[in-house]
Amino acid sequence: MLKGVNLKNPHLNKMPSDFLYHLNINVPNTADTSVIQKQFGDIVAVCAGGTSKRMRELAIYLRPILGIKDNSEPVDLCESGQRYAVYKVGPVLCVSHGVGSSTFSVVLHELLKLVKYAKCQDPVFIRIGTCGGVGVEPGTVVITKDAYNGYLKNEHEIPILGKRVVRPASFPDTLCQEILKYGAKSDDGFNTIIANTMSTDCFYEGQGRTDGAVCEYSDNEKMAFLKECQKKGICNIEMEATMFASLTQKVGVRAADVCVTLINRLNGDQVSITMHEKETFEQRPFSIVGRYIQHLLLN
Ligand code: R2B
Ligand code: URA
Repeated sequence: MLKGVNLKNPHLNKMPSDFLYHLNINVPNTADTSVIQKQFGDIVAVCAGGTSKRMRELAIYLRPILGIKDNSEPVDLCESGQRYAVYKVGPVLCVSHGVGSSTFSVVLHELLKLVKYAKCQDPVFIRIGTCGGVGVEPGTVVITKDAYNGYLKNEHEIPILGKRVVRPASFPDTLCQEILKYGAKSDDGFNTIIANTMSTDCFYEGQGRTDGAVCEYSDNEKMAFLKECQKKGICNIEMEATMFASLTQKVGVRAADVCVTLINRLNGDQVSITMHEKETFEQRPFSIVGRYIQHLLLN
């Protein structure tokens, strides 16, 4: 049975109005959200990715998949907010989130409130991203099961009111399996796997790179760390999964992280693929998620 989104914040019930500041969306009357419902109430999937360019491309990519005949330029609904781009294509939102958990968490809080006010039924949130691979061929698509932080713990850690708050950070297994089953095809020409992901706040030292502005460990120490990752079933490294898993898990919203690897970190640190190769790789999660959304809409 479909269900609405129940957030875990009793204060929201006492707010007569709400302003989704970074989206620049006003909810003037939280007791009557009919205008928001009309605009966003049909949403079944919210796709998020790092850049506005990629999310615009995703919106265009999804049109034929969703049976939408439209050649016009996609409209960024939140351009006036000047932070995040939001495109709506049929019942799917394509939203940019920037680099890292801190920028993603800002828009994620606001998107979760948006789908609550819009009374969306059981929307699924999917991050479509890039990542570094650990022991897998570049171009492999990884669907995250358990998200590990930079301490190699399967949890998300965040300071709240001056205290260390630790929350679980896993994605629902059934959704991972469904995305693999309905999204991946044996003749895709690349592998799609379900695996664990390490998510860090730092692209360089946090991911064990030796090519940042600062590095105080040896190549051997770095390789030992990457091997430690592999022992935990970690096949990719990115910068949002623990926050994304923990926040969506907390509010009971189904979510998935589907990322393509740009590099095998066991072979080096520099992301040196050409922009053309990167764009080709970035299409891969589009096709996996596109097919999954097609399945979602048929059922
Ligand atoms: C992957 O790629 C970005 C850093 O280059 C970051 O958003 C991530 O998770
Ligand atoms: N994104 C990351 O966070 N790490 C990589 O190595 C590549 C992309």
